[in-house]
Amino acid sequence: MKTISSPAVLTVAGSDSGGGAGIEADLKTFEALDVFGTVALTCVTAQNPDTVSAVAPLDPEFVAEQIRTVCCAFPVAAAKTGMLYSATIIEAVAAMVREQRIPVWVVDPVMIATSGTQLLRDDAIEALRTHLLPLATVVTPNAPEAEVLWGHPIKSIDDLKHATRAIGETYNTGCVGKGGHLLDASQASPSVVDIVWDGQALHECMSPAVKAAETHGTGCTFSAALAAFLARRQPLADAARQAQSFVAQALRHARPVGTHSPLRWRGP
Ligand code: PXL
Repeated sequence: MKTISSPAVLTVAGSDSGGGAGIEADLKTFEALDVFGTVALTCVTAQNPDTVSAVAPLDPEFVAEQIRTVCCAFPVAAAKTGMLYSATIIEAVAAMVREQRIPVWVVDPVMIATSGTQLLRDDAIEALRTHLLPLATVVTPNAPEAEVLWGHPIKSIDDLKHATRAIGETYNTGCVGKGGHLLDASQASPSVVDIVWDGQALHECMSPAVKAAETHGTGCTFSAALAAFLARRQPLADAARQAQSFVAQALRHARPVGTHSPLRWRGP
């Protein structure tokens, strides 16, 4: 009897030595969702949940070589990008998107860490717009990132809907505008609202907000989960709904580790 192959997925992202975000979060997510995770590392960071104390970018050609080598052995069904840091790394990754026939690219436009450190250099934002976003299957900005990509302030879910559609139409991609930053904590039972543009229509994904001590790693976990569900050929709005509930579950299951309370990645 022939056994069915599991999907392989790829993360092109930085390492978080604190274990909560970056490729560490991505691989934990892939494992929890039962897809085979592979990595092309872009940067090493010296980091914990409070601070990023140093960033060491890798040679862009070395980033490209990791993608090539992984794709030689595995039929990668979906890839995600996270911390790309520099214009030259973005250009090298864009060249690989063109060269390798990976059917799904989730671009998480990571700009700033939860602790406040810049993870994308200023001069790299233009490279992201010019070289990578037009090649993406779906881009997953949070509200502050969507403000940068859209060019207008986002204060409400209505603003987020406009931004999500505008970003999707500008780059001819799907777009998931994540509304976690727009939570109205004054409400009795606040909800997280994410907005999905699938190229044709807007969809709303709502889930009850989880009271969490720490949110470090939620963005990486969301885009990794989205890539995993898209690798399983789910339609974008369904994949986004499942990724949203996967993140909520990881927040709900967080438990103390010393004085911190990192996500806990569990299967559905
Ligand atoms: O959450 C964004 C992110 C992505 N990649 C790395 C990070 C972080 C946040 O800290 O450290 C490596």
